[in-house]
Amino acid sequence: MRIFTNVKDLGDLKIALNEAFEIKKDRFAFKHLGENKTLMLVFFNSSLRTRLSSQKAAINLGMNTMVLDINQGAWKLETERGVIMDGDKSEHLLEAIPVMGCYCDIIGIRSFAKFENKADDYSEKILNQFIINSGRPVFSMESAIVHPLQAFADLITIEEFKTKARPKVVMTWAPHPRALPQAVPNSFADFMNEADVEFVITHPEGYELDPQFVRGAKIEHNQEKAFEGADFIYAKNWSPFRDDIYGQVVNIDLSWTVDSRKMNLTDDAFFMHCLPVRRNMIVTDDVIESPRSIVIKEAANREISCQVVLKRMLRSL
Ligand code: AN0
Ligand code: CP
Repeated sequence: MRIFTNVKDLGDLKIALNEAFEIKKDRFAFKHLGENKTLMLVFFNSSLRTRLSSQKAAINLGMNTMVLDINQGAWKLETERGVIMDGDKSEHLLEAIPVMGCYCDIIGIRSFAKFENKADDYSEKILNQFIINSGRPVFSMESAIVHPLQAFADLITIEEFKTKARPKVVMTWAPHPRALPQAVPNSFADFMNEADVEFVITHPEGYELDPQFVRGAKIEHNQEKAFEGADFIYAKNWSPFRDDIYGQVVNIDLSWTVDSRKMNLTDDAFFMHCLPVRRNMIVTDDVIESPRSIVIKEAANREISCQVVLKRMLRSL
């Protein structure tokens, strides 16, 4: 594996899941693979889980890790070609990326959507520059429009907790005070559409996601109807994809918050969220603290999803 941005990069999902469970049973079994190999994690945005779980996955595989926070201690980077660099940016990404590539074997990138230009975001401008110019295998640690390590961890979690061959998985929009990317819901839809689940998305009007990720998923605008009979509730806020309101906050309607009354409409569903989560905006205290909340198990599986990806990338070196 040289690139990890979407579900297709994993190939057969059953094989990928088996690999994940094999790693989970003995996470140090492949420690020899990473000997003398270096992982570089580049963060343009904040992170708790991705930062720690990726480092832990690398440690499990015997790798060394270097972490660069672009906004803390690195030079400010220009990303556009042709710009006269007379402002506050001291270095261009076009030099910085191949330099970073010199010091490592595999690179992970966190670079959120900027919401300045939809076409730039949806062309994964920053991530693709790393893919093209670093000379290294590259994986997304949430880039502009995808968060595949999260979605893969979510799939592993659903596989562990499901009690039916084909569970009903409902991804619901929920309110948030700031504009958040579409990366998490895009990748979750990307993975659920390939998994053996009944997948339903519920959101207010205006919050339609990119059809390339939604594909054949069922859309139900009535949240309570969507929740009926659900086995998993996957809550997430995202900002609109639609051109005229792209990346804006147009709705913070708290009637969309996931609460216990709505959870009672489900088939005793598990509650999922990628975290970080704003309590009593996205989900009430009692739901996230309930025994059916599996948000911590989900976060724990981030180590496993990353380890599958790193293991495959190490084998491709
Ligand atoms: C980010 C998002 O919604 O994409 C990261 C989630 C993993 N969340 C925030 O910025 C709060
Ligand atoms: N879920 C997730 O990616 O969390 P972080 O933003 O803390 O890495």
